[in-house]
Amino acid sequence: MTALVYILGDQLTRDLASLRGCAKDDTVVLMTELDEETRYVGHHKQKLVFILSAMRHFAQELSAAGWRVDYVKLDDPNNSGAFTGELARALERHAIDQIRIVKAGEWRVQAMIDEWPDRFDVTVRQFDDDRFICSLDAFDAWAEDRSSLTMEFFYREMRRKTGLLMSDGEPEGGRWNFDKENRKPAKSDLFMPDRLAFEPDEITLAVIHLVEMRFADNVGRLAGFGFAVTRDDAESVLERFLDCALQSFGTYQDAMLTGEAFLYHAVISPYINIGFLDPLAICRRVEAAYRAGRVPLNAAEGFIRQIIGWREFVRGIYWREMPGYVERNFLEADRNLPAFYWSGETDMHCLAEAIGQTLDHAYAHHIQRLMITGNFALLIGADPKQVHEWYLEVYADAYEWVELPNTLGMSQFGDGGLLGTKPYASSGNYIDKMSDYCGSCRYDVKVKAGEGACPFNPLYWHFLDRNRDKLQGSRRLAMPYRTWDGMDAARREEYLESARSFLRGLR
Ligand code: DLZ
Repeated sequence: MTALVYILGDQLTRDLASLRGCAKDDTVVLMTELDEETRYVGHHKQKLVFILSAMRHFAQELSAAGWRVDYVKLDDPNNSGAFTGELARALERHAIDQIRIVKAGEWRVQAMIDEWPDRFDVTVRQFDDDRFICSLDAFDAWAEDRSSLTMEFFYREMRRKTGLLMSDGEPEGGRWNFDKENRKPAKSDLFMPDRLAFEPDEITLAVIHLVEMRFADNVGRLAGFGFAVTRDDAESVLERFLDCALQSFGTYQDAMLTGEAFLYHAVISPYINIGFLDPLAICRRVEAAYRAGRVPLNAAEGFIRQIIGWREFVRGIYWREMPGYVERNFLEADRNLPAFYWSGETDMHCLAEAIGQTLDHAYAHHIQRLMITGNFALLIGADPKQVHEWYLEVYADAYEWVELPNTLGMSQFGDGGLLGTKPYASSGNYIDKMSDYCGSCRYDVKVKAGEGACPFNPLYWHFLDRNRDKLQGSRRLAMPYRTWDGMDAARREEYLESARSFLRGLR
């Protein structure tokens, strides 16, 4: 019996469930570069190069291991440009008895796969994506009958289930959470680890050329492309992180510094999400580093929480809430995202930094995404679907299953509090505390309204005031609303007029 194993672009894992148990001499592996996938949003040029080059390298790795790989390139003149079209063509090239595929990460693609049994005269076997630690069924069982879904409780379950950082059934160190220790601003440090960057090889150079030709108008800059495009190189990035950066990762995970795109971050999310690195295995290595005394508990716990807690949690939410989730807009926000999100050209230094490095590296760390670009979009009332599409475009690690809940839910409060208990809105104070950005900004963070004021300051109050009906019931916002109500009317009007005037000038 000959099987066709269709491997999607974010399933680059040798131990994929659909490959397991297949005989190499009786299996065709199909991989396809598609217009459908490369164009459903205007992906950052580096994201395209990363994914296509990683796919080509992975296909080469499978071939070298003895698999028969049928690989369709983007510029193949017969390429239909679609998963279903390419499957139909492959079935004409090969005599196949069974199609095997791991379920897609994105709802959009899974909806196509679900049509295949009716469309093709060949058995279609779909496999759960067991690279995730919590199956979707297990997530649903956990979520069932809960009135609210709280990441913290899910995370504790996952700690118990995996045994990570547990001792005798209790959390290591007697606490589940070390967030308080993990909110320190950073100073420039000569010994900050450099990012491990890789020179493009022949395969990557060919993909760079392809992207330059076909996607010349897409967002982002290709110069300095340095992503790992093989599993081995991704492994080296992980090792560098474990050896040089993890020890300070926790303490400085929320910090932001001008000119420092990576600080102590691992920058391995693109490699986990594409399938090169296994999330649970990474967490076990982080735990081992802690148990060997090489890194402090707050660093190990902060890292593990992101992977077995947040990452698994948002995936569960995504699959429970789709397809309607993408349309949610609790705050009825409808402003267009300003043009500078695609150019970085703004005199707000924090935004110029976060967006500038995004254009350079298809990367920004989570606090830059949440508290700079996300916070600003929230405060100005940007349409959450547009914000979602921007994040999906610009970040190399962005697939809808992980990006949508983080953006539309957590950052833009589009789901009305399903994912987070309050909107992540802040004035300039937070940015000033956690970064050195404000020191070199043309606006003054200490000026609260009017000429020269940091726009985040009046926008914050404008946001709270205009969304009062929807937000004032939140216990976590009681304090700011009390402060607002305690101001005299003239002061409040000064804030509101300052925000209105700024919003009128936004393009
Ligand atoms: C993101 C992406 C891109 C840009 N290109 C391709 C492609 O050409 N072929 C492919 O198989 N996958 C690609 N991907 C990843 C898919 O979008 C991803 O596998 C699906 O969204 C399912 O999660």
